[in-house]
Amino acid sequence: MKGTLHMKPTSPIRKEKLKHGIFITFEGVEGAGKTTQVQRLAAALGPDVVLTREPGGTPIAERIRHIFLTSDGITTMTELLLLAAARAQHVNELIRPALAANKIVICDRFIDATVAYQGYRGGIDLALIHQLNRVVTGGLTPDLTFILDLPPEIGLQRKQRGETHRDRLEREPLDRHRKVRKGYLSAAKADPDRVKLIDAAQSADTVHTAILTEYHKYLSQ
Ligand code: Z5A
Repeated sequence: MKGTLHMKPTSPIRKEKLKHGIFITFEGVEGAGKTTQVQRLAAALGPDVVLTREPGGTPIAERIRHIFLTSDGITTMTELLLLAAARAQHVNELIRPALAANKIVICDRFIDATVAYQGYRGGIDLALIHQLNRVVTGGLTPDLTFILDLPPEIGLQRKQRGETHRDRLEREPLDRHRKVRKGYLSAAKADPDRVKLIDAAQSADTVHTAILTEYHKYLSQ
């Protein structure tokens, strides 16, 4: 796949896009294959890529991630505020400078995760989430988002196959995971230009090909 995409840098369209960097995010329920696909896309796109994740991506934001993932009894509002703090640090310290340096930033989860998890799953007002996101990102939104869509029970099975430890969110009832999926499906419907829904029940190779196809479509717009 590497070779295929390396044909692109000479394209005037791609050069134009790279003047501003490209911000790509991956989303989906647990075990949907985000980490797998983020790594495959990064390998295909080559040295211009900066790979990162949320919550996390910088030393301070990674410390917040640890609190977020390990604190049993945390309220959804506290989750939201921790995520917002981590995002403010991440956007300012890593994402914006990388985009200014014309990099392709690929981020494993971003603002759509907050809508899906803290909004649809957690019941926090969506308008508040959007407003907070605007404040902490300074209005930065991804150029392209891939939602890897999968029934949550399949994602959880995939994860549990290789793991003995289940984190706080993975242990939640299936109903909460279904709400997350519903949130992601709504995001895809609301913003089809930015958000591309990918059937993540397919093989990892097929999913990767679908992602590359959408990426090329984006470049040629
Ligand atoms: N969170 C939030 O609540 N609000 C927010 O705003 C943000 C985040 C930003 C981060 O956890 C948690 O933070 C997350 C939401 C919350 N909830 N949890 N838990 P994380 O980063 O540690 O975990 P994750 O984001 O859910 O990723 P994951 O669980 O590691 O799954 P994944 O990255 O989507 O999947 P994977 O690791 O690539 O694959 C899982 C397994 O499936 C693995 O064995 C693969 O080999 C296999 N796999 C991958 N693709 C396939 C296909 N196509 N077929 C079959 N098997 C596959």
